[in-house]
Amino acid sequence: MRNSRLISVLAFLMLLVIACAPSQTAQQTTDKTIGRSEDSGKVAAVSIKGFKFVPAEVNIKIGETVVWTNEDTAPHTVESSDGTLRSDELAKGDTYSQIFTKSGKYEYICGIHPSMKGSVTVQ
Ligand SMILES: [Cu+2]
Repeated sequence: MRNSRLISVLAFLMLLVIACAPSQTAQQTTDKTIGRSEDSGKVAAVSIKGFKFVPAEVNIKIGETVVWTNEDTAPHTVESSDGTLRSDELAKGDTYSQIFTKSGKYEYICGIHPSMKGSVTVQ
């Protein structure tokens, strides 16, 4: 008897947690607008395919990470002129990641194919 009551209380608590989850997301969105944004751990993915960075422009918040994955058979690199980004030569399937701790616009190219361009805007 006591056990089944405990279980129903637990089930109710779990439901509460599930019900609250969407509003937490909404809260974060609100924080972003206010400019309170130090929640790190988020990752934005950029594919390198067809000799292009996809997407070529990425917008992230301070503390977030960008991961580049080369999906081409040709090797590519990720390099910004200010030196923030400097990957090794990426073979097919290789990844390069960088966490951004300062706001700004980081423009980068592929060092092997300089016509390949992309940018990361950190706010
Ligand atoms: Cu390239």
